[in-house]
Amino acid sequence: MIGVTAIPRPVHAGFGTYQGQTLGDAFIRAIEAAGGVPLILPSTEPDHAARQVALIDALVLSGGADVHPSLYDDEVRPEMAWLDQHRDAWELAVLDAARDRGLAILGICRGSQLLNVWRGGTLVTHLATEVEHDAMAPDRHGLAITGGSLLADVLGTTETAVTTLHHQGLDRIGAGLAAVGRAPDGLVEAVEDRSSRIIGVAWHPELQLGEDPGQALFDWIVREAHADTEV
Ligand SMILES: [Mn+2]
Repeated sequence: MIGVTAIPRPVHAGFGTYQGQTLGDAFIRAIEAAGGVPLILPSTEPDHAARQVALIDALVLSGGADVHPSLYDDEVRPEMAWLDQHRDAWELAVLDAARDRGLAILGICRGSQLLNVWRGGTLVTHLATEVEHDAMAPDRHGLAITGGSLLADVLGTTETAVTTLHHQGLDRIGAGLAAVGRAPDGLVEAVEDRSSRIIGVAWHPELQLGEDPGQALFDWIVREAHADTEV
């Protein structure tokens, strides 16, 4: 059972717009294809996180809003159109609960950024002005992966190309995390903690399931979940 955090956002329906908790169907298909059972976890009260996490065997953090800069001692910029402090607080509690249970964790885009902040790291708040990086390119940029890393083992390569749809970037890397993937401009786009079975990626594997850095990550998280339940 793979828990995936939902993305709170406005949903445009025939009768108007309402606030929903959403998840792209690609996450569901990727987990199913890997042999796992997907379970969408709604953003709710942080006090509920431990009971939600008690239901799952591994955790995937999805993308979405920027991580609030107050969590890493920076300030809100005018370019930050999408912040969600309720989700921040809940998802940090989910991470604490997953750590307490020793679950494997895959953080995607915002999820990789939240993982880094959770471990005491910092973010580049607005890539376009602070670091020159083709963050919202329509296609891909290259990624160099550290040989011998967990990520290199999972993807079976040290060189690939990844989707780039992110507004924030990883800056100072948090405690216990290793930077294991870099864009050609040097921006860190993957972190891991091998001993804790944690991988965070800045790209969107759910949008490139037919390629190297896509389905293999979902296959990994489901394998780790099975490893825990087949005792
Ligand atoms: Mn990028």
